[in-house]
Amino acid sequence: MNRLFHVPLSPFCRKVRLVLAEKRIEVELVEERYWDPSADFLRRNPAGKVPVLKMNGLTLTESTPICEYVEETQPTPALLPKSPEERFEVRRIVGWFDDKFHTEVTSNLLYERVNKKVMGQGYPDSKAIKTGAQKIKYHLDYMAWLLDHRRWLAGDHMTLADFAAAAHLSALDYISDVDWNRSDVVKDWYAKIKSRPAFRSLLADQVSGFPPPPHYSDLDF
Ligand SMILES: N[C@@H](CCC(=O)N[C@@H](CS)C(=O)NCC(=O)O)C(=O)O
Repeated sequence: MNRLFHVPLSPFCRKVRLVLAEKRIEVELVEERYWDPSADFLRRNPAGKVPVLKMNGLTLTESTPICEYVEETQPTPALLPKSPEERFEVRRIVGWFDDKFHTEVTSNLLYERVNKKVMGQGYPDSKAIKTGAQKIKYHLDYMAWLLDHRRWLAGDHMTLADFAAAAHLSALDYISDVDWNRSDVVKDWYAKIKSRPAFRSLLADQVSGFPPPPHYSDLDF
């Protein structure tokens, strides 16, 4: 049985979960408290990070290489396009979310509000939260601009880029930090991806001490 060591609201783990589910690859989810790492966990990943995927006798780390490995070993349904130019665009957008969006938004909002409490690292920093709340606006506007030009974020087909973005936004939606009224195209895009069967497991997540708002799992939010 494949096994994914994860934490429920980690955007990197969510991206891997979405890719595995979209490809109908079954996986056992094991929660890993990476802030209190066991020797076993550090043996699996000396970097001390989640996600870690055990699959095909391998121990795989780093979410994007994991997703690309899964894509190469199970190419259907395809989450990377055929041409190098289209693949470049997917990878650029995955990088945008996992680097820029993560630093400017996810870290300032999710990690301040949830991770600090769960890890016993004190209270949220209101300045960081203000920065994250400000920065998410132009990211949503950038997504709206992309979606005004294409059906999905990286082109006319759903790709890994959409799952990378949805992984971050869904984790932020869990704590009501996404203003879905800012852009109709972004809301429509999220409604489309949220209604995929691959999303079900994410919508069922529950983090102790942080109940999700009712709209989080509502497909008609
Ligand atoms: N580049 C890594 C980032 C993974 C990552 O930072 N995961 C966080 C949880 S969201 C983590 O495990 N942090 C622990 C640490 O940095 O020590 C990936 O894409 O998998």
